[in-house]
Amino acid sequence: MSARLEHVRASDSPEVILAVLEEKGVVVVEGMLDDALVAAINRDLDPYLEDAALTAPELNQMIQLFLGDRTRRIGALPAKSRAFCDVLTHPIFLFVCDAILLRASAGYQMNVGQVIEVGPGAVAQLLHRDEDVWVHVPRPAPMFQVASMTALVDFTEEIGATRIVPGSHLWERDRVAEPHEVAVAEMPAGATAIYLGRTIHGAGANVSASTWRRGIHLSYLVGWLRTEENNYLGVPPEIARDLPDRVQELLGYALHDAIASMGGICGYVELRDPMKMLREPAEPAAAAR
Ligand SMILES: O=C(O)CCC(=O)C(=O)O
Ligand SMILES: [Fe+2]
Repeated sequence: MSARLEHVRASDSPEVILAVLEEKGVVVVEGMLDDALVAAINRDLDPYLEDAALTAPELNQMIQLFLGDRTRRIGALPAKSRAFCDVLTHPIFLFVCDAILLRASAGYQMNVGQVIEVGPGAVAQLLHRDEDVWVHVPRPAPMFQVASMTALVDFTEEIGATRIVPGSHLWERDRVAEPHEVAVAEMPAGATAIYLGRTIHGAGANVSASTWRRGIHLSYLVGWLRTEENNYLGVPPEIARDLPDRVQELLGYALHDAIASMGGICGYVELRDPMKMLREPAEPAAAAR
């Protein structure tokens, strides 16, 4: 593997970060999260990861193969970590999502908010494009997904740093990456590889004896497509009501514009706006019948 990824600093101008992302299909932003935020997220997630199963028993074998062996995934992160909510609403993410996703939609939402721990002995994940989840979207299509991997420990090739193919967002769909076109997202904890839904990538193999590779996989999706994670069940109203407004919106509680001038119509409940419903006092427990 000899391809390289372009690294920038979180303090660089967001326009520069966006320009690299659009040109290469991927950009590594160092210092995206400060040490205190990384530590807070790790503290919040430690107990969940200790209890996590290594496989997803209810999903079929093909999907399990894709998710990776010796790999733990925990989703619905806004319900599990307030610190994660600061990642979800990070100004750099919102800047690039505004720029890319609002070209094709009136709004966007969290698609997946997951921690992925690749364990010792895990083999490399199949290289893929995240947007291939939505096989029925006719191609060519506007860019409808922005994705990312944030290191919660230092990412090295040895422990399974994500492998990413710069430039592949512009390739014909059936082109397969040659080994020399694949780069390794080695990066310090707190750095984020932001990539497009169309960029080829996958988790690397973890050949270490005992080090887990812990990272956050967070992606955003235009408002008119079904999300991979079911955010209403993952972060139900009784939890969502205490989260910041922007987080509620990104979880899909905000109405989405079908027609820009209407100010939102998709996603109502009994013709009501779920964001307003979250602001009402919680229902008293139902009286015994
Ligand atoms: O864990 C990683 O490095 C990448 C995971 C990934 O690409 C995915 O699950 O879609
Ligand atoms: Fe992926």
